[in-house]
Amino acid sequence: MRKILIANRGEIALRVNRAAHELGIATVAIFSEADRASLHVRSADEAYCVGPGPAARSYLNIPNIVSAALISGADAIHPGYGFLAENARFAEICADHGLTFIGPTPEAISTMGDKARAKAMMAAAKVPITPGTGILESAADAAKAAAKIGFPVMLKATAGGGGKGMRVVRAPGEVEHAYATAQAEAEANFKNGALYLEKFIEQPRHVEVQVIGDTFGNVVHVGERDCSVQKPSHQKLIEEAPAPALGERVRERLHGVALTAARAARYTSAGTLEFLVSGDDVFFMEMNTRIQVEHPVSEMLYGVDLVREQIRVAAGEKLSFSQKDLKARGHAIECRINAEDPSQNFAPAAGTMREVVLPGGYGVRVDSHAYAGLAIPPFYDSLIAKIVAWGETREQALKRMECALRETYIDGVATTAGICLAIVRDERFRAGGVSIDFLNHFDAAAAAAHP
Ligand code: MV4
Repeated sequence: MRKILIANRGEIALRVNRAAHELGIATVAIFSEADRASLHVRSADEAYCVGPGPAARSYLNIPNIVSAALISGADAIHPGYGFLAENARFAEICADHGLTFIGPTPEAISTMGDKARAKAMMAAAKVPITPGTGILESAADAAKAAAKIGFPVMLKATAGGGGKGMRVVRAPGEVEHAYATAQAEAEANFKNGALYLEKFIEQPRHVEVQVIGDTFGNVVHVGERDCSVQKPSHQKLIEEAPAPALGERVRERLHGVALTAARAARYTSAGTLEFLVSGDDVFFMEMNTRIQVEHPVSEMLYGVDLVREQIRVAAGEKLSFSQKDLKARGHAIECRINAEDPSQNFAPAAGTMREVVLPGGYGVRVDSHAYAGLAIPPFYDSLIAKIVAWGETREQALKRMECALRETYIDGVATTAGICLAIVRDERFRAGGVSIDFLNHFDAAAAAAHP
């Protein structure tokens, strides 16, 4: 592999660029007209404009992206996260044009993209799943299944993930309306209205396991991450590893189950298995077939470079480590600094960053494309920096994060730095083991003001 086209923008484009350059591989950036001044354009060896600001016409424009790859002589494409990262058809088109897709196979992407199918595959592999159904035929079908499973239940879109087309149903009288609205939402968002149903798990934690596999059948886990601190939109705000308040036996079971799941899927790249954890019970939820935003948490904990490894296995090399080489050390936590206003329900804040001061020091990692004078286009997600703090203990990692957030200063747009600081200082958060509704009960408005 000599040249990689990076089909993404922002911090993850920089992240991939670094891994490629460290491996001695040349890079090609793509950018939209709204991203001409972006750092990822400057850091790559060459760059091509692939269309106007709206993502559908640039970062999702497959013909333009593949053309840029062919014209530049790239032999591989890294999709990052979001955009085309979990588009099986894109992975196929890359292969058809002799381009190595740096990610899993189209088959793995499409199986895991269909949540009901993924659940069925996991059930067959004896991975614990939430009690539930396959694809439902009708609202009446849903009502019958709900009565059997017992309320509360949750309707989910099989093409969904991340919360869209999802409804909690607490009583028989609510089934029909919930079914109709979830189906319409799924149809509108995914052009696929198919729903399934499962037992609703009350106040669980979101714990996910990082895995990576190669094309020789080797699969390892790189530990778990607790991502229970999420916004109402299901976007994660804070992630940490190891998951706090998880018994050693549950942790080991989770790791074992994740390996079983990844092997059942014959998985060949970096991926994440998401679980709901309730007491000592773990339930497989879905698999993300991409490198995730929060991957640096695991990199800090285990001392591995997951993007480098992704590139190596896509080039047909063996994983450079085995399970016994991987030892977690200490504790790592990530805060996402988004250009959005926590006091306005996390509404995106477009604008120009006038001043940008990012933290540093021992045990602090910052992945960011931000600089003073950079305008934040309204077209894309609002992540401007990921701050990751490592410590020998959770206590030390939290203290280091607190110091890092106090150093952080972004002027010109509202950010989540203030609320992240309030959370890492919060007594209940510091106690560890908060559930997924933690942020619903957190006074975002009061916490938003940056000290
Ligand atoms: C659930 C659940 C409770 N029980 N499934 C949210 C996004 C999607 N990936 C699945 N989600 C959930 N599925 C059952 N059977 C609760 C959620 C959920 C959630 C999960 C993880 C993190 C934050 C969440 C916030 C609300 C609901």
